[in-house]
Amino acid sequence: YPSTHCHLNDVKFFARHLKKRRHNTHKGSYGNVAVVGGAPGMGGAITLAARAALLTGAGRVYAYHIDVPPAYDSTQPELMLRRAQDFAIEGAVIVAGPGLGALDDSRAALAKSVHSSGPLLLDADALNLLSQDSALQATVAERSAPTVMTPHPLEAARLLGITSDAVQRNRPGAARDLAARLNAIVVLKGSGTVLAKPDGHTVVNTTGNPALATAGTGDVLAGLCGSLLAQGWPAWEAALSAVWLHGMAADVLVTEGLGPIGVTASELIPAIRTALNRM
Ligand code: NPW
Ligand code: AMP
Ligand code: MG
Repeated sequence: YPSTHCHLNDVKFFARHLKKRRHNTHKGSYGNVAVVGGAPGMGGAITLAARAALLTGAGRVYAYHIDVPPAYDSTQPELMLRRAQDFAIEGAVIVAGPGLGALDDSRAALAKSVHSSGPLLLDADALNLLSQDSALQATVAERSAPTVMTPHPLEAARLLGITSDAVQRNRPGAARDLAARLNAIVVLKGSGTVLAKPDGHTVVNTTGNPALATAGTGDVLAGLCGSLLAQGWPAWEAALSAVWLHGMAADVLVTEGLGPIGVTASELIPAIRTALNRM
C-alpha cells in the first residue's frame, strides 16, 4: 500500500466528530435524509437504508420508492414513504441506489438525484446505472456539493470497465482511480474497506468481519452514512465514521455471540445505534 495508508483503530478519531444533542434543538436540527430506491422485489433495500438513517439520528427520513410504496412501514412508522415519481425534495441529503433497479423511473430518479444541490450518496444500482451513462458521470464529477460512493468490488469494476478480480488485486488503486475520475469520496467495500478522496488520499478500515457478508448490510451502510451527512458531518469524516461504526457494530454482535453466522442487516441497525451512543 502507498504511504498514505493508515489504520482506523482509534475511537477518539471518530468521537471528536460527534456533536452532542443539545437541549435547545429539534428534529430540524438533525437534517433530512431522502432515500431513493425500492424497485419491485427490492423494497427491503430501501427500507433498511431508511431505518438505518432514522436509528442513527437523522431528524426526518423519507423513502422514495420506485415501486408503489406501502402506506407506512409498520415496524418503523416514523419513516415517510413516497413515490419516486414525486421526488422533488431539496434540503435533504440524498441516498440513491438501494434496490433502485434499472427501470425508466429508476434512471429518472437517479438523474434528479445527481442534479440536486446537496450532499449525495450513490450506492448499489445508482452506481450500476451510472456506469452505463458517461454524460451523467460527467455531471457527477462537476457537482459542487460532496458526493460519496459506496461500491462493492463488482460495482467498482462496472464503473471502471474492468473485472472485479482486477479491482481486488489493487483495491487502493481502484478506489483512488474512481475517486479521481468522478470527483467523489469512494468507499470500496469488502474485507478491509478502502476509502479514497479525489486527491488520492486513501485509508483502510480495520473494523468489521464476515458477519457482514449477508444481504442488506451495504444498504444499512448507505443509510448510516447519509444520516451522518444530514447531521452536518463533513463528507470525509462521515464516510470514515460510517464505515468504522458499521464494522464495529458487527464486531460487537460477534462478541455477544450473535454472529458471525446468521447476523441480519436488520439486527445490525440497533447495534450501530448502540455503538454510536457509546462513543
Ligand atoms: P461474485 O459472486 O464473487 O462473482 P450485484 P447486489 C460481487 C439490492 N439488494 N468481494 C459478487 O460477485 C441492492 O441494493 C436488495 C468480492 C456478488 O455476487 C442492489 O440494488 C436487497 N466480490 C441490488 O439488490 C438485499 C463481491 O458482487 C456480486 C463483494 C443488487 O445488488 C440485497 C453482487 O453484485 C441487496 O442489497 C466482495 N466484498 N461484494 C433487499 N432485501 O431488497 C459483492 N461482490 O450483482 O450488483 O448484486 O449487490 O445484490
Ligand atoms: P453490499 O455488498 O453492498 O451489501 O455491502 C456489504 C457490506 O458488508 C459492506 O460494508 C462490506 O464492506 C461488508 N462486508 C462484506 N463482507 C465482509 C467481510 N468478509 N469482512 C468485513 N466486511 C464485510
Ligand atoms: Mg449493496
